[in-house]
Amino acid sequence: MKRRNFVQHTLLGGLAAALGTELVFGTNLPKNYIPLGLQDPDPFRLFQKDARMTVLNQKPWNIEAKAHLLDDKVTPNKYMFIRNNGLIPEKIDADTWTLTIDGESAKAQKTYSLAELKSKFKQHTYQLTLECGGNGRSEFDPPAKGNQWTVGAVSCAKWTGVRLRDVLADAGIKDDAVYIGYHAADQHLSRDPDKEPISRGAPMSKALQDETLLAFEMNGDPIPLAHGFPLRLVAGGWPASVSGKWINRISIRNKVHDGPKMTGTAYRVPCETVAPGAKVADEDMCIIESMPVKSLITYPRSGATIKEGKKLTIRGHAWAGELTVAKMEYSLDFGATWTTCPVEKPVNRLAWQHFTTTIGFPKKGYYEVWARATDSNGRAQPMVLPGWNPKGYLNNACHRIAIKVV
Ligand SMILES: Nc1nc2c(c(=O)[nH]1)N[C@H]1C(S)=C(S)[C@@H](COP(=O)(O)O)O[C@H]1N2
Ligand SMILES: [Mo]
Repeated sequence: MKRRNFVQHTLLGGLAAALGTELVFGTNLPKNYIPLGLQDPDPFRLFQKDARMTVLNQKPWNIEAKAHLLDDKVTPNKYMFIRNNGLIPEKIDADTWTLTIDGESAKAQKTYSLAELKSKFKQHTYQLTLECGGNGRSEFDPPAKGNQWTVGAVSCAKWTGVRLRDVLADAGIKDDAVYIGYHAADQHLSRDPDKEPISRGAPMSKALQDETLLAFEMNGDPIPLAHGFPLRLVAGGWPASVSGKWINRISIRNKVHDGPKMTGTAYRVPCETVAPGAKVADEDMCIIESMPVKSLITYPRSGATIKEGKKLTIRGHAWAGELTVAKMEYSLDFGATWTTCPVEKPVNRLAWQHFTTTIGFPKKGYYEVWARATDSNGRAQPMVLPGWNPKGYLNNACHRIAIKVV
């Protein structure tokens, strides 16, 4: 029998998509050979991102949107930020992909194929806000190490999958369960197979919510490779690091999950406010849970000009972690006075909300429009940087755009 390199159809399809054309003779590709056309990869083509997205890091890939690119109510792939801690898995075969449920507090270890997950459990679709805990990091002073996200590490796509709750119940949850932890197929940057780049999770109360999904579709299509194909955990309203991509195992734990990036300064902040630059003892650090209230003006883009006497329409989104946004306001005078503007209800729990209003300007000149959301507990966004923390998380300061009236 003639020996041939066995290259999976999904892989060839992926390469063809990345190359933007058919890979003729692709079945002859030597094992582990990366076509020249992909060796200096154009991330925009590779991940089908808009060319106006900002690449913050190539190894691993970290790419963010600009505020005005996030104008859609449902974020399309081309404007969705990518945040990777390690290397995207190279050979993914959805047909043989499995998810294993295990852990000290699982009644039984159980393994499901994707087809089983899809057929055995009821499917649900929710629009879910995913914001990186480090979104806004670039503004911290003293600076915090890590990707210097500005405002674009947030998305709100439509996710379809099965409820994590239903799958965990099928495996059986012991009474002492406190946390779930995910394990995924991405590689550590060192390529050491014994190291995981990230393995985070959530308390059982979050794991068991209706909207916490094991998702296989994003915006009605299979999840794009960079966003977790073929299976991802989606836990809206919490730091997006909880939403594990490329997951193949979920452990039900009898203690707080202790995988990489669950401890130390990773996704943890001082439980009480500290002075900028302070050293904080490990026991005084708390894991970030629900994200704070925040908003983004997505139209017009900062720097827009408008003719004197004309009114300006602004619009954008606001979100508040596990809460809802109760009030939206804008200021034209650097926060001295605020005007309330209408904000829509979310399409479902944990989806961002939209605001729009029309603004008149008193005379020619330079202005800034500042937007401020208040959550259903009455907490408003701070006008400037909130509490300093070692890794620069949770910057929910008011978003601002510059406007010139000419
Ligand atoms: N397996 C895995 N899951 C992951 C990550 C990762 O590096 N590996 N990054 C996390 C972080 S920190 C964020 S902010 C989100 C980003 O999701 P996105 O790239 O789909 O926007 O994925 C999370 N899930
Ligand atoms: Mo993140």
